[in-house]
Amino acid sequence: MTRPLKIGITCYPSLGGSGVVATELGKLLAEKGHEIHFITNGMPFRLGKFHRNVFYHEVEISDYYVFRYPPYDLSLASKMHQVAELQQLDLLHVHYAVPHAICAFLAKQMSGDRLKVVTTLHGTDITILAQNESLKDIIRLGIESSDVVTAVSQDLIRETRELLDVTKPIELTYNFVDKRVYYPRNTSDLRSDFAEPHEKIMMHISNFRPVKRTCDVVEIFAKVASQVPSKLLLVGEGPDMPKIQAKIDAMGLSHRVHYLGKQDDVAQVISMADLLLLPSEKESFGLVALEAMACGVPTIGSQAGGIPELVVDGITGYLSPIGKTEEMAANAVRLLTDSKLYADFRESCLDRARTEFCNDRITAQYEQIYYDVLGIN
Ligand code: GMT
Repeated sequence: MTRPLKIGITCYPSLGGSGVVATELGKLLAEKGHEIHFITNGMPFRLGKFHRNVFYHEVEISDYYVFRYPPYDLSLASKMHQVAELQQLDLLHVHYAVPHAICAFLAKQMSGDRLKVVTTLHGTDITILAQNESLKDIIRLGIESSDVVTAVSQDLIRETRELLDVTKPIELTYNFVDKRVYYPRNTSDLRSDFAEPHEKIMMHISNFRPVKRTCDVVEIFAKVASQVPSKLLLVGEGPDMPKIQAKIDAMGLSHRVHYLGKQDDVAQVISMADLLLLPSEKESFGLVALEAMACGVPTIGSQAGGIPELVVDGITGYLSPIGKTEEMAANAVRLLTDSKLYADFRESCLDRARTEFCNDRITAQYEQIYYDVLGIN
C-alpha cells in the first residue's frame, strides 16, 4: 500500500443496499489499514462490533425554534468540514447525490480544494428525483462538482446521463459481497421450521416499496405453488406490506407464506432459499440478488435497470420483462423441477459471485480511484 488514507464516508445509515455497501466498504478499507470516519445521522446498521480504524461522527441537527424544517443538509456539511479539519481527512466518499454530494461540495468550499470528494450513485429511483425540475440543477451540481463520480451499474450511468445531461465521466464500480460472510450456510436445522422436506422455498427480501412490485412476487409464487409444493418466505418490511398480506389472504395462500420481518444475518436466511424472486420495476443493481448468488441461490426476476448486468439470464437465473409473471413462474418451475439444471445454475452462481463481485476486487478498484484523485501513485 502506498500510504494509508483518511476517508470520511457518508451514507443513509439505515437504508437498504447503499447503506450496506458503504458500511461494508468502510470496514474492508479499515482492515486494509485505512482510517475510516463515518459521518452520518445514526450508527450505520451493519457496523456491528468495534473495528480498529473505524470511527463514527454523529450529525446533530439543530431544532432551533425559528426553523420550520430542521436544516439537516447544512448540519451535515458543517460536520463533514469539522471532521475533515480535525482528522485531516484526505477525502469524503459520499453515497447518493441527494443530499450527500451537495453537502460534500459545501464542506469542500469550507475546507479547500485539498479535500477530495468521491460520489457513488446508487438508486435508479433517485434519478427519478432528477426529473423534478426543482431538484434537477442541484443534483447536477452535486455530480459535476464531485472530483470523481462512480455508479453501481452501466444502466445507472446511462440513466444519469440521459436525465441530467451530465458530461462528467462516471466510473463503473459494481457492488460486492464479502466472501467470508456470503457463502452457502448450513441450514438443515432452520429449513424445517418453514417447509416440509419435499417442499421448495422461494424468498423475497426488500423494503416492500412500490418499485419492488411485491404483488408480482405473490402472483409468481401462486403460479409456482400450484405446480410445485413450496413455501414463500418474505423478509423485510415496508409500505406495501399490508397490501401484500391482504392479497395473500384473499388468494388463500396464508398457510404457505412466512413473514420473517427484518433480518440482520441475510446470508444465513438466504441460504435457506431455493430461489430468490426479484421482479422489480426499478433496480440500479439489486444487491440482494448478489447476496443470493454468493450463497448459491439463483434469481427469478425482471430485466429492470442493472439486474441483467448481475444476473446472467439462463446461467445464474432467469430474467423476464417487467410484469411478466407467467413467464417468471414458468422459469421458476423449470429450475425447481430439473435437479441437473438447478445444480448447474447453483455452481454458476457461486463462481460468478466469487470472481466478478468479490470484495477484494471491488475494494481495490475504490482504493485505486482514491489514490488517483489524490495524485498518489
Ligand atoms: O431500493 C432499495 O432497495 C434501496 C436502495 C438503497 O438506497 O439502498 O437500493 C439502491 O441501491 C442499492 C445498492 O447500490 C442497489 O442494489 C439497488 O438496486 C438500488 N435500488 C434501486 O435502484 C431502486
